[in-house]
Amino acid sequence: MDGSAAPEVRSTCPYCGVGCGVLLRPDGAGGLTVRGDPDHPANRGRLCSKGSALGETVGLERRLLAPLIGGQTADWETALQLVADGFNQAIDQHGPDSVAFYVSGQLLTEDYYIANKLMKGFIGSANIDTNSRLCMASTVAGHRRAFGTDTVPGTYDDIEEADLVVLVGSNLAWCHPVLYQRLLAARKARGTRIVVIDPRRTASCDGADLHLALEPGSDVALFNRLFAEIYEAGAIDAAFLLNTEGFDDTLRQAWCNGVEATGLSPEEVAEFCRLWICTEKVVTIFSQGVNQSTSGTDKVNAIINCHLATGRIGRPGMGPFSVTGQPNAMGGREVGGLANMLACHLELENPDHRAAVRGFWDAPAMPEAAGLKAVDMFRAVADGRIKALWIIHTNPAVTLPEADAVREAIARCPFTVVSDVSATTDTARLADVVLPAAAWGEKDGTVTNSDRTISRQRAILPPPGLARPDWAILAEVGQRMGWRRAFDYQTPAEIFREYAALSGVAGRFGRDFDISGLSDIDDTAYAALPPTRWPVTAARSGGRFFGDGRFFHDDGKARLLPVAPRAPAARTEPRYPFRLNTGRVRDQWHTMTRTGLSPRLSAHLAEPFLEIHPEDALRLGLAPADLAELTSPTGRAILRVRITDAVRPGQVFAPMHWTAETAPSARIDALVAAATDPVSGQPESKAAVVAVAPFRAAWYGFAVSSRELDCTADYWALARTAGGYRAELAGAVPVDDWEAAARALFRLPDAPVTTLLDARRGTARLAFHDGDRLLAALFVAPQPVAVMRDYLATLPGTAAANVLIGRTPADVPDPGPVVCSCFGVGLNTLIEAIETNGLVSVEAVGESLRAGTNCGSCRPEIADLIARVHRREAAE
Ligand SMILES: Nc1nc2c(c(=O)[nH]1)N[C@H]1C(S)=C(S)[C@@H](COP(=O)(O)OP(=O)(O)OC[C@H]3O[C@@H](n4cnc5c(=O)[nH]c(N)nc54)[C@H](O)[C@@H]3O)O[C@H]1N2
Ligand SMILES: Nc1nc2c(c(=O)[nH]1)N[C@H]1C(S)=C(S)[C@@H](COP(=O)(O)OP(=O)(O)OC[C@H]3O[C@@H](n4cnc5c(=O)[nH]c(N)nc54)[C@H](O)[C@@H]3O)O[C@H]1N2
Ligand code: SF4
Ligand SMILES: [Mo]
Repeated sequence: MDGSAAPEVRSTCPYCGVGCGVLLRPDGAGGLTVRGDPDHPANRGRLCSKGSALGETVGLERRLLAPLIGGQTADWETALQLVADGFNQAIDQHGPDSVAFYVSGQLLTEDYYIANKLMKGFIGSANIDTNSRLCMASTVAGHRRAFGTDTVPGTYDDIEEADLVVLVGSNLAWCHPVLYQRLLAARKARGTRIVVIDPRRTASCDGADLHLALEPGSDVALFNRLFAEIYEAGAIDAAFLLNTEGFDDTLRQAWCNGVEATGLSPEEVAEFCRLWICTEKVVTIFSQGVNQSTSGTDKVNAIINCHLATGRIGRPGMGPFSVTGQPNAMGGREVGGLANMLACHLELENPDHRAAVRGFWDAPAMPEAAGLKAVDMFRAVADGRIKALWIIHTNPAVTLPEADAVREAIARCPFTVVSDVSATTDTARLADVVLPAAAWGEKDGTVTNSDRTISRQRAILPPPGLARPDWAILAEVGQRMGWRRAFDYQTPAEIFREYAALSGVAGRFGRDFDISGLSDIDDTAYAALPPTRWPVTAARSGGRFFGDGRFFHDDGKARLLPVAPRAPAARTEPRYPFRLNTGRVRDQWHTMTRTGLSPRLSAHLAEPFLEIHPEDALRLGLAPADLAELTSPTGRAILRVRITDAVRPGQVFAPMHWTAETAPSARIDALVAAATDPVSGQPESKAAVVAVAPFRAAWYGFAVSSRELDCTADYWALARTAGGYRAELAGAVPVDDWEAAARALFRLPDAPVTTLLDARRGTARLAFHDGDRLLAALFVAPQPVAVMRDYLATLPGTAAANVLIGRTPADVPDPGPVVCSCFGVGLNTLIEAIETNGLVSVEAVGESLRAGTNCGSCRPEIADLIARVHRREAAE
């Protein structure tokens, strides 16, 4: 097929909550070509590295193509009946609260709506919670306390219209890259100031005017001080305060606390307060450094307090701005995916709201109290209260705190169903029934991004094998459980219309989320629905909230909340002296089930790692590229050390992405204790305590292979490459026969081998060929292996001689690890160009190498590299 002849299809990127529009076209080889949609208001044509690489992740590798029952392929009829019977039996024997759904902010709104309707309206339990509990719950709770509803006041345009943007616990450069690019473009045009508040130096600090490396968890103390300073500077907006309650108590509380807990100098705090107070147009963006905390809800309110007191909310260029993580984190909040909410921002525990929704659904039963929140839900699974569990579009065996205990709980649950696109995820492996879901690119529906813009995802590829969309699977099960009429849907458009009509009911209760203007949208209009910001009613559409001083509490006023600073729940102590911070890297998405399939994205950071300060590394005897062993009260991990002063002494940082599929000793949530925020129930994913020690490896290995490896070493980490795989390995016990070990690793019992063994040095190098073509190679040494990894990774599948030298031929330079994934430009290539051509700007690097000129996600790293090279040159 000639791909270029097919028309482009408009859709939405399935990764972060920026919600970029994409234009897709089949490439004729099972993949897609992808470009940014110039007409989408979120990105206006831009994409980041992950969005640009979407085409590489839609193949059939690792796809589940048919239902599995007990690991055996089954047909839909059998699988769906088994699921319906399994849930009905548990409900009959143990009541509705003996079953639970654990769903995801990556579901489409239509999927989410059906899951919520089935559990809350028909099963009659509120035991449906979502991974948004790990993500947005503190913001939801903070918004509801302050505004009366979970409302994001502003829009993305505010970020461009602001004169000061404060990033609190947000690594926007890597996690919301297109918004960050919009911010940098605005700064160029109007000189926007940027302040980053983060215990760690991140890529987002590169363009910042001020970086406040506060003590983990101490944000409330900082914002309380800001609140007091606002008052003392006379910057209170007295007229706007008439629309609020709680000022006096809030001020009294703010006066009470000092800023010592922040660990910042008085000058730093003063500079921050001065900037904030003197700049009317200020947007405070916050994300997981705020939410994932046992004081997360209080942090949110401490920030909102400052905006309310100054009236800087809901006006152009001003406001608190929670950026959502997942593509439909916002949509999930709207449909009531959380165990304590009903659909359309209605409240489960409000009898009038409950009655209205019950009437609308014609539902047989409605729960009267909130259901189990994520962490408690899995505790209830562990102690046997939950008899049947359905996990949809999320991988909790990796991403919930105390992940080892969660894994055991799921394995022991009497009946577990998992809907996923892959059957090899850590969670799917534990299920009794695995249902093949249609993936992004194969299904239709809507998502809502961080600024309340509803966008369509549109199918462009046929679902492979027997895969079905999540909404259809849920509706089938609902019908088979006995509610034929209530779950008789043929299309997502039908579901959307019903949902929009329900929001009109919510609107009559004075709720913010009202899209009743879309309730009679016909199929054609739904198919063509352009990006649309809610609310959409007869009276208004889109726009900002709260500029008019009207809020959603019964009295119409906002609440200022007095909040007191609290330290993280886990305290460092001699046994666990380090504070473990966790988060994301630029080119991977969560548990890597999709981004991990892309060689381009896997080249940026191919291995899990631990950032540790040079002083700590020295004290512990850790050298660059050594492995460190981490222990916490709940688990252990082995990670490669990256020695850097980006983290402060006593603090370490590790990414969350690696799993039993990719690096089983690097499942970071095994180390994180399940302490939760008392208001939101959100776990403290960023402040565990750990001990760090060198991992005493007897040997280290690096392997490349054209086929998947069978890794069994104490430490291993696997990554995709263009021609196959690369792996890092290490073991505590010496190996006698490296040839036998390598044959097992590569599953090559018979292939001819070339070996280079040095018993005295303890090194071994082995290469397996099929004729001229390299199949696989292994490099072993008693210390971290020094070879040119990025070069070697290109060799499997090619006619490569002299592989065992482990480096490029004399006339070919080693590009080093990829920095720019769009053009595949490596670190060494960049350094060489910066040094020899004296390049001093990211633009100059772009002109010379193209690096950074496409999606721009690597621009902060290139800027950092330029600065480092020139600092080093200046010192020489
Ligand atoms: N590349 C990539 N992008 C993503 C995702 C991904 O997996 N990969 N996931 C998406 C999702 S679901 C989410 S929720 C977002 C998350 O987006 P972010 O919240 O920006 O990302 P994180 O890396 O989790 O954490 C942000 C920062 O919080 C800091 N932090 C830790 N403790 C504290 C503290 O006590 N106070 C403050 N002020 N800061 C602290 C960390 O050092 C970290 O740099 O990203 C979305 N975008
Ligand atoms: N330590 C630590 N832990 C964290 C965090 C942290 O910062 N630190 N962040 C937390 C946050 S903010 C989040 S959002 C979570 C994310 O954590 P998870 O949601 O658990 O991670 P994902 O990898 O996004 O899981 C999505 C799953 O859905 C599958 N899937 C993909 N497409 C489809 C589809 O169309 N249908 C179905 N049914 N399945 C599909 C994927 O294969 C994958 O298994 O992690 C949380 N955990
Ligand atoms: S910023 Fe990147 S990951 Fe996020 S929606 Fe846009 S293209 Fe996708
Ligand atoms: Mo998230």
